[in-house]
Amino acid sequence: MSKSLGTVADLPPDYYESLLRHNLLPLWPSLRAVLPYGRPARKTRPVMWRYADVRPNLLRAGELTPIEKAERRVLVLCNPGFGLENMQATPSIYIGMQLILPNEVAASHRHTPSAIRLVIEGEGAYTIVSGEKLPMEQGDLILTPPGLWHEHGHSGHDPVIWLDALDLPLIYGLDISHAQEGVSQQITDEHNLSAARYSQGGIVPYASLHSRTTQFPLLRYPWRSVKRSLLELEPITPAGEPIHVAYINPQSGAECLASMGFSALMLRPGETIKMHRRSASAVFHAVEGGGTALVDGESMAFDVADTFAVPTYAQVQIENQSSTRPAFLFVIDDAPLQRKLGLYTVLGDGSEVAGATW
Ligand code: 1HN
Repeated sequence: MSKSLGTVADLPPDYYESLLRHNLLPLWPSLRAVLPYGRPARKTRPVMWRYADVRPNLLRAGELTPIEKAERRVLVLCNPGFGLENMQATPSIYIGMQLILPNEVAASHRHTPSAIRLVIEGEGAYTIVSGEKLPMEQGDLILTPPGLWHEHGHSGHDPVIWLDALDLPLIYGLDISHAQEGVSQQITDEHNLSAARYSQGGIVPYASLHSRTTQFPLLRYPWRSVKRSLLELEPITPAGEPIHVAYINPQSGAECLASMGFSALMLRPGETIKMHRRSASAVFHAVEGGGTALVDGESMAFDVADTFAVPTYAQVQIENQSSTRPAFLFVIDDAPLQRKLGLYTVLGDGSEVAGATW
């Protein structure tokens, strides 16, 4: 059985103080805290951010703060488990909701963190990434990979709101988070041509087999394509088994970005699904419909556009109580990062690295 380790109180005070003066600490009083037996200490709390709470506050930000004074007009979804000021939804994932008003521009910049947008409401906004103009329609996923210039604009009539996800906690934690200001981009692709190049799964431009011009061939994943794929899977997926699709890079077959993974879930009317318990932390966002999420025993009702955090290894059960409409959820996780570290595991499938005792 585990031995109890020595504490600071066991040490002569003058010894401990002299260690501190030299920027030294004994490991043993803190070892179990940073390296617990059996299961990790998790800061992430299962927390729900209701759109009904976010939206009015974001619209108020639109009145209070001009875009020039914000650069990006965003309210950050902070998980209290990390302290709000750390702006973390999970250990590696930052989530915000961003508002752009008609005729506003959010100026061009590029940075080391990876980012994505998931459009929540409003029509007429667009993002320009590396000169490609990407329309933003409800439910669309738009990538802004690290180092690519990006800016947002809005030529419609109503406020547009989207969800931002970044690997900011990771990149900031590595002391490599920084940005560069740019000038407004020349649009080199007015018509989102990458959508035409990769309009169907399994079919790619022939030339892409021998000459890859970019690491990120597809920057926008329209919601209607994702929904179509989920609806195709619906009749061939056994009841209770998650109808679940992953977003991938159509040239490499790998996840879209190195650190964050994206997927979409469909729940049939009345269906309850149980997710695998996995090492990845995640954020779920309701694109259509609502339901109840049971995360590590915490029951949280959600409606369309609500967002919730899921800790590592959490037990997750999601229920769609509606007897008539399906529910669709978008999921962001850090599985790609954990896979690269050789640490992505699913409890009970033999992939455990260090004998977890859940
Ligand atoms: C950023 O660049 C955007 O480009 C949004 O819209 C949110 C949060 C932190 C750091 C950079 C954007 C961001 C961000």
